[in-house]
Amino acid sequence: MPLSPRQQVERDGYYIAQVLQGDELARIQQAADVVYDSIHGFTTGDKSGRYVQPFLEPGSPMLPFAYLAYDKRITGVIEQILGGPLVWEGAALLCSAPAYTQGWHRDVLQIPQDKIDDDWFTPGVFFNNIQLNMGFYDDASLWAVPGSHNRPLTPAEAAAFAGTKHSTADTVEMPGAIPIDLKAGQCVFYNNNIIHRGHNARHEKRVTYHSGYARKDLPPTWHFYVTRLAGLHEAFTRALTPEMSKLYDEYQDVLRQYPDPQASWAIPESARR
Ligand SMILES: O=C(O)CCC(=O)C(=O)O
Repeated sequence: MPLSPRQQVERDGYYIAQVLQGDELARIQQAADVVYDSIHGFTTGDKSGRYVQPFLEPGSPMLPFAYLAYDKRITGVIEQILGGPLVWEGAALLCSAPAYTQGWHRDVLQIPQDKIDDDWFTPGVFFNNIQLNMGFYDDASLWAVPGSHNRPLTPAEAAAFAGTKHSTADTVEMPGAIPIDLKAGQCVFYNNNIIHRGHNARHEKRVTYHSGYARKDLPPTWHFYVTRLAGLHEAFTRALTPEMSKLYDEYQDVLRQYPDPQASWAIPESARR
């Protein structure tokens, strides 16, 4: 029996599915070309270049991709993985310079190191977040260490991190890391406690849809607060489509219920299993 998406994420930290194909993919690629060609912010020599296009702001070239936020082919998989109704955490387009590279990290970079609790990375704690990358072109720029999302660092990984709980230097090699090799239109759904980094080793043209969700009936994690949805201008929120307006309102509801980002650094009782 093949593993379910949830079982795969529990075992490996990620799950891959084809979402876009045929005419729909071709249309999306045309819109992605427009975004890519409009970027003048990086050059072939730029190692760190990752251009994050703002999502849903007036006139944003990302508007052709807006429907992906509530597309059942995406949200249905995440509902299966997280096991309940979702709140959307926002989205961005990752458009990378050919030489884009990052250091290895878990996505805990905004949390002071002495507040990062290694218990978060254990199977006994339910992690209320799924992040996704969907390549509009072939994309092997996300690298990860399978299975590293819910265990402490191995001695070899700890040596690579050299004492930091944030990010290694860009040049560090990470034992066991592999590229997550996406064909155009494929989506990787992942637990971003996994040890990972962006690294465009093949120097490919990259425009990748990047988004995140949590269960709305459980306390959110710190990712919920790293979003552009908290600060949208009122004039703009009035112009949202009904579908986006619903997602936006649900986000605000959860934010009202859990206003303090720092409260998300404690493991809630509901997350212990
Ligand atoms: O470029 C990527 O796919 C990696 C993104 C990433 O690691 C991050 O945003 O934390």
